[in-house]
Amino acid sequence: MKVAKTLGQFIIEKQADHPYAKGELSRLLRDIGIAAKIVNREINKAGLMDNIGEAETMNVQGEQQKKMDIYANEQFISALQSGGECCIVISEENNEYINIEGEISKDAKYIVAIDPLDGSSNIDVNVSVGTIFSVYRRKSPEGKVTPDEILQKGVEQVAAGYLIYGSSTMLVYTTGKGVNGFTLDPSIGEFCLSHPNMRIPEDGIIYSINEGYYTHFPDGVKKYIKYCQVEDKPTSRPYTSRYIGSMIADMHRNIILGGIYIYPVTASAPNGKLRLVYECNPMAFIVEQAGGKASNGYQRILDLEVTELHQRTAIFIGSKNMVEKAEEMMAFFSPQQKKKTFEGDIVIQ
Ligand code: AHM
Ligand code: MG
Repeated sequence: MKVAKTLGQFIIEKQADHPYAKGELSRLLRDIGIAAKIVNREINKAGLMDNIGEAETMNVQGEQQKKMDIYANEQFISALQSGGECCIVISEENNEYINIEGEISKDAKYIVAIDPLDGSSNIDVNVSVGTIFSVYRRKSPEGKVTPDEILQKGVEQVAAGYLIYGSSTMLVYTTGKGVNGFTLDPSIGEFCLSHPNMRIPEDGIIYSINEGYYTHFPDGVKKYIKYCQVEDKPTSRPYTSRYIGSMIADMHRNIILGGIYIYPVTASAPNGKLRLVYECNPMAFIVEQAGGKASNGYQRILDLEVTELHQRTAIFIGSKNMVEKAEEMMAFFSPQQKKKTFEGDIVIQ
């Protein structure tokens, strides 16, 4: 019988690929894995314990926090703090960045951005939720952390990953050398390599967007949706529409099957809803590493300037050819600056 490789074994093996690595990043990933197991255990008991529903607090963006948002946030911060490899945590749930430097982490090189529980409004109804994380290296070896170290562009990430607490629990991550997925085997309490070298198909047949906001979408997005719905055998259209409303679940499916996830600007979210630092940059890094693309409709997500911690952006992410087609529609029907020539080969009906 083939014995599965655990996350711990895989991390150690991969560390040997980088002869100068001292193991700090490996330990940091291990710490995230440990916190994830604790959060997973609690999520599995949703409904049994008093852990579902709203907390009495709001987050910095004025959104009602769920009890599990707070619990997950505490678990990840505490694991990173006791692990000693991270000096700053930037969390979607906290107003400001958190300095966790202490005796154990006084020379810590890494900054971690985290969305502890993405899609948490789904937890009360037993729909998959996720955790998203992103790792940056400090630019200066020591001293006080400066704003430009905290507001790094997505392209500067050294690692990113997500957890999906679904029908099984998975951890998927990249350190810039491809993407690997691990499934939690509850009988041994270990993440085991189940999806080595994940690749997103260049073409897909799934589009994921909250069409309830259709009338508020930019014309480029409306035209792209119509493009997806048009009958065209050679390109396997009409595509299938799938929207769970839990970004990690939608994107995980699209990475495996091929597809595009779009959260554009809308009337109620004029800069987009999703956060650049906690959601879009890490997912863009992962999807690019799997062979896909991520854009704000005009520009690569990973190249966007980060000016504030809780900055939002529109996102078009997934299979390369689908994202490029959507970008083409945006450039032609919702030009950002100057109008570009539409080079599409399709007729919008
Ligand atoms: P959250 O970070 O507050 O949970 O919000 C992010 C979530 C995504 O997981 C999901 O895709 C999106 O919000 C759904 O938003 P909407 O209900 O507007 O479609
Ligand atoms: Mg989120």
